[in-house]
Amino acid sequence: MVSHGQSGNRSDALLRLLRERIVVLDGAMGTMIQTYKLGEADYRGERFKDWPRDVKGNNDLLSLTRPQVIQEIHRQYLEAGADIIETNTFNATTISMADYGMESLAYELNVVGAKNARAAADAVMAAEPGRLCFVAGALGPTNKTASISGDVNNPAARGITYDQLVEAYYEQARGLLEGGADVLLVETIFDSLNSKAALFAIAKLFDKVPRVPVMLSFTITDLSGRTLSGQTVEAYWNSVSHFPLLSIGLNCALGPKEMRPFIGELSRLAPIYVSAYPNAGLPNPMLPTGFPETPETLAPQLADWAAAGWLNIVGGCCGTTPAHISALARAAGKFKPRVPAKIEPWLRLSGLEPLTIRPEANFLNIGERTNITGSPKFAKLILAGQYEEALVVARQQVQNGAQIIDINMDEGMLDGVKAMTHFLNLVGSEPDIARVPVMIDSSRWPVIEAGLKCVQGKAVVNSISLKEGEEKFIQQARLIRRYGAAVVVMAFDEKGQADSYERRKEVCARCYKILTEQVHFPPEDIIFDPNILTVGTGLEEHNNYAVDFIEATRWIKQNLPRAKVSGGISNISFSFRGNNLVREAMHAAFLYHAIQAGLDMGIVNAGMLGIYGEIPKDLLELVEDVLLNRRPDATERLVKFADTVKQKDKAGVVEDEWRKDPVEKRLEHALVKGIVDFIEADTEEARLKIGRPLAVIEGPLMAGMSVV
Ligand code: THG
Repeated sequence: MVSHGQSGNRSDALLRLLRERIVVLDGAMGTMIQTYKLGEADYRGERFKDWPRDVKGNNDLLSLTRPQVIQEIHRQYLEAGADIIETNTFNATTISMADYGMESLAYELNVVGAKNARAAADAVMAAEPGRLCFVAGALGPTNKTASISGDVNNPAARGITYDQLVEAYYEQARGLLEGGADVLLVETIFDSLNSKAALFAIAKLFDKVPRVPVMLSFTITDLSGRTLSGQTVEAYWNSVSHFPLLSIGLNCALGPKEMRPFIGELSRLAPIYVSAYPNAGLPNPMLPTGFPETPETLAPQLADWAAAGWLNIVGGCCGTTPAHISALARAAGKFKPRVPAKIEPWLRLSGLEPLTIRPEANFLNIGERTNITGSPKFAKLILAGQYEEALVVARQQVQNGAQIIDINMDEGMLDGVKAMTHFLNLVGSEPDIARVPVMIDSSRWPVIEAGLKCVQGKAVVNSISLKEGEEKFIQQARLIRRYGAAVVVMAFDEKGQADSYERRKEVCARCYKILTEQVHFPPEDIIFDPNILTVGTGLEEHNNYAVDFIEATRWIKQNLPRAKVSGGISNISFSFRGNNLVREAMHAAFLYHAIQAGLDMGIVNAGMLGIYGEIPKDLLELVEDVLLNRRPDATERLVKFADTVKQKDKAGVVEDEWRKDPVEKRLEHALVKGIVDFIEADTEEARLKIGRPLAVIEGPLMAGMSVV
């Protein structure tokens, strides 16, 4: 499909050049087109003379109607010293072409855009033997944003979806390669989610056609150093670092003075090449050229960045001309190219802000309350459609110290895909919540995938497992990587939930091997969950659950390099539901031991974590007897104690006798009597106890139904 059999050779040549020196990119296309003073008729040419809409200003159309103009501009930049010229395809997507009703031309504009640049590059190479000229197929940001609402009355509204972006970018990239582009350049990105969709589309295309190097350039639109969609430089880098890029850089919006600190930052962060092509200063309509920086003022500033060792690729954006590029090329030629940064293989997530998990990091809190089965309050709001109010739960988790929020919409009465999408879109509009990364929690793959399409940060998928076999596991892990997320892997396989030390080890080791060797998943992005199962249930086979989890954690940290360990902390105490004093003591004591064994993070009720040292000594002993399985009557003794504190707690409120029955009996009772108060808690408890939702339905629920 790619017409140029030489593309492999050319990308090798580009890599060689990048090792030798700072590579020069061209300047603005738009500024140059303006100098030709083209009118409506020029834009239309013969082919579009009867087009029903005005097309003046559709610069990409000129690739078809005025190819000589476009090729001449390319040639001028090459003569000025550019090594790479960008195709005139900034807006050549169905999305942006909709402004002119020209969606159907998108593919063709990319092919011809690449061919024009190819022709100019080939002509210069033929005329100057030994010279190398490269064509970068330009993919712009589109005129829509996937993570900002365009409707003041509806913060969840989006002008474009991830899937629509993937489709449009796929077509664009395919056209650019068909026309002979040597590399692809996704540029002027102001919304990370748009660029994640572009990279997803390109990865998908590379399943079909030979791979070419991919460059990415984003745009910082304010002086505080954030993208239009609110991410910091480092958060952005974390969001896109899953893709094997040739380079990352900044272009457009700010002039060189304002861009400077952010290029410095990127240069420190990125283990790949760094590019910079600023505007000729901030646009100013009062100036004759519309831009303040002349070739003489721009070049020394970028030379200063080159001298600092920050640059591998340099060029110009809006307002720059061949004279600017010529000055830049001369200035850049005096300096050595940047050596890509060496970075530690740490888990790096992001919301609007980065979250780096260093080996010495403290235990990380993941807020559990935005979970429809984990919080009756959240469930009530979501089921009533009160999503805005449900955001309060998310905000409280973050305010109370959650560094990630776990979001779960798995509930039979709900369309999970819709609920996840809507809630995440709302979260995306609240900077005080969206600053932290999201953990997308669902047992249903379509819900996870829907979630991944909504977040601009680097998220965590919660979870995948070998439950349905290796093939599915591998397929899902590959996709998660392509979406750019980290992953929680549950210790669950074809045989069921791992509930002993040995089984936990066996399943996690097998998953690690598959993920690192077959999927090439970075081990630091793998978070194992070796199943925190409920203790103190009265069933003897549950007595060693906490010990086994802790020991499995220790083993994982010692034997599966760079993998992390997490778990649902509140699960441990389900058998003491309703007794928060005992539950919190259990959580604090369990965490104390699990963290010592290496537990990195946990899903917790943020703000409700007790301190180990503050647990009353008598309670601590009873709790640790249960957790550490220190005596056969441990549960009995803790239950007895719990009853005394419960009595004090509720002062006179008598609990119904039936609540003391085992969970299966309680479900049956609730079904027969039509009591809905405890149904969620009890079915969840049953699920945890029995292991599979279906088994809960087939077991206790069906048993109850037969009584009814
Ligand atoms: N591992 C992974 N993901 C998980 C879990 C896990 N996700 C869900 C769950 N387990 C972790 N989240 C919760 C959330 C809430 C509670 C427990 C676990 C909880 N809620 C109270 C209850 O049900 O008693 C709510 C009571 C109230 O608010 O009144 O305990 O293990 N990977």
